[in-house]
Amino acid sequence: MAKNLELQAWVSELAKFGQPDRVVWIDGSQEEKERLEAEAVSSKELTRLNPQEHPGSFYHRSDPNDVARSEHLTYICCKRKEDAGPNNNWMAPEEGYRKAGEIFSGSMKGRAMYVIPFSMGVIGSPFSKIGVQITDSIYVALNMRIMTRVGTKVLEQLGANGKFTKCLHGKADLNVNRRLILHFPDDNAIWSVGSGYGGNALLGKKCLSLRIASFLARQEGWLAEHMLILGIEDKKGKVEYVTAAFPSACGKTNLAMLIPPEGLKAKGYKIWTVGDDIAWLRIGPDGRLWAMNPEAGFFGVAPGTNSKSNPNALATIKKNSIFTNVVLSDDGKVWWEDGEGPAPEKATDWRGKPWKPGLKDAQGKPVLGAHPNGRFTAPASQCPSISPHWEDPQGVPISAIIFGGRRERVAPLVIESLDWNHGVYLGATVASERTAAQDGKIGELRRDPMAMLPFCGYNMADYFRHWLEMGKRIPKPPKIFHVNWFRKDGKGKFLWPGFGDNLRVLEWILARTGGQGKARKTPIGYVPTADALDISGLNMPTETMQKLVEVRREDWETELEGHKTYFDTFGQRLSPEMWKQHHALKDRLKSAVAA
Ligand code: SAT
Ligand code: MN
Repeated sequence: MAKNLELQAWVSELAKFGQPDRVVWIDGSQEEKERLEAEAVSSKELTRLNPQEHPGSFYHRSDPNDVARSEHLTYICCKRKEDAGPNNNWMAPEEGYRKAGEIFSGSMKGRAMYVIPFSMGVIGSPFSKIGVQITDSIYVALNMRIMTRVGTKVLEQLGANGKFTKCLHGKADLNVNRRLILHFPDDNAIWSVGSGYGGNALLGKKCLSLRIASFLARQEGWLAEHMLILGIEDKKGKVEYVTAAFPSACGKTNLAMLIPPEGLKAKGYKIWTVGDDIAWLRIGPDGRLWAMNPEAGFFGVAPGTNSKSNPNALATIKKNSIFTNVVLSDDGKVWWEDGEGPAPEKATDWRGKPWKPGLKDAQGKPVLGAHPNGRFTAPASQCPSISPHWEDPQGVPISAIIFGGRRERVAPLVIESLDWNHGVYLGATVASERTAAQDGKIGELRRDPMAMLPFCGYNMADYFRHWLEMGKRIPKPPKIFHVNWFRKDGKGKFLWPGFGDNLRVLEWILARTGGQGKARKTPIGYVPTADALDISGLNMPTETMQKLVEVRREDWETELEGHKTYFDTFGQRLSPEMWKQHHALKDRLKSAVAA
């Protein structure tokens, strides 16, 4: 039980409200883990996997209508609509509490209510934040135990008077018409009802560590970002760190765990994973920007994960992991499309229906065994490439910030910004084709500034301002880049191999931060010359490289209009500096024609 009176009062109030059969305080012990697992197995919420193949691991299916974040049901509940901005759904706080309250009220009858004290960031770091999540999902409780640091140690750190984010989660009846994911930044509170899936339900992740944290970060002068953090060690043992922001399901986990490609082996690089999804960035005493990963686990997309795309992830999920919405074989193993080895002959799919390889539906279309957004939850400490510094309380110093989206055309492989403010512009105008991590039409292009569109807890115009302000305050700022691994040729084939070969781009990026690396100045920023990247062992025709670094003026003129249309949605609130950047780009494109 907690010494913290505010916490005690809040928990007993919620117990009256949700009316669970019992209240269970999560202490974080091994004994508790085994007890919860056994309970979840007997209630059929989890299936214990084959102990030889997947020691300590479990399988779960979420409700078929509850398989991705529900962005259209996600709201920021601040007093004034304009403070939430055009980037967020908004609801008045009273209305939010009332609507979600009606759904939550009495909804825990017949269930246990778990109270999970958790820390985002290592316990006791001055940069960490404490939250307490209430949930009636044992699956969520077990996931939170992997994704965050939980239990008694956190309560001790919280003490009698510590502040915490109040995170209320109730599955209710999992009815999509009675689902709401609400954020109350002024109250430091989150209310999520009607979903049991990932980002909707693991409230430490996107809800706290991005939406609420981004709000706090602006007040407190730091940055909460949707970024992986990785270290690149060279032959001499020097390690440099970069952060990279991509929309969900664009390969962040793969990049964070990258294995150097054959062709670069001789250079002796080693990659260190610090985080795969979220970075909290602060100005260090040395004037550099430092990043820490607030999470303790990986919640990665399973389909597509194999020993070629991400051997480190495969090793990470060998044991003590939870698999959601993938294929379950009759002999207790998991499988997914583009995974490892052949599909099992006897299995059930993510919906729980009998499934076998080659299965077709009534229209003759192949039936996927795993949902494209099927996930694994695994402890970060199990990752072979985990950085020895991943739990350093102050984080790691950052040399470069990388933004990226999924673009078939327009964006070259990599762009280096002209300076910090231009880098903010590059980040603010990121666009990406939609993936399976969010409900909606896959492939549709949407603006996703800094890959934060679904995660910024306030008006994005103010967020850009905050980024610009931070630039003034960081004495030794990292350089900002934009990458695109997804450019295609006329026939729809990817031009760049991606995965481990992305190190070739990181190598150029670090060369540039060190004042080296060949580049040409284009209207959109510095772009590598066609011979700038080390592509040894790739067998890539020069022509392909030329296409990858090509900057087509016509494309960028159309793109500029897209920027303007997007910026217009912010009205007067957008910083004049963003328009200045916009017009400067326009002018540079014009004079390029003249020249
Ligand atoms: O569902 S999550 O938000 O945790 C995963 C993602 O969208 O990146
Ligand atoms: Mn993410």
